[in-house]
Amino acid sequence: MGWTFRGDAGGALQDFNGDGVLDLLVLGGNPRELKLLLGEGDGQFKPDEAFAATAKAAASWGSLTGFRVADVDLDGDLDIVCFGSEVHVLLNDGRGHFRVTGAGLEALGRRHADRD
Ligand SMILES: [Ca+2]
Ligand SMILES: [Ca+2]
Repeated sequence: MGWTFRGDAGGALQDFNGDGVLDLLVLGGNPRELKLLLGEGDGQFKPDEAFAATAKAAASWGSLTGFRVADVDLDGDLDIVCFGSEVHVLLNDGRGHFRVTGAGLEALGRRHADRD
């Protein structure tokens, strides 16, 4: 795939698209980027091309330092919280399609993006 892990890369093994097969979310490379690899159920993973556009947006947020996986909107599927100079939340629609919310929350100094 032409994509190399760095020593400090992070990863999460969860079922993101709800098909019952574990998928792999990884943060690595230089510059760092997020990749979602969909499990095929036979021990192999294939890159999720649709996620690449989301990852491209993430790349414009500056250097990502990490992420956490949690159901932040309590709808039963796993979402992704990305950390770096900003904090962004990627909400899952339950089928592994993510949309960006919480855009531009500053990691330090401001609790909410109340910019009225
Ligand atoms: Ca899956
Ligand atoms: Ca969720």
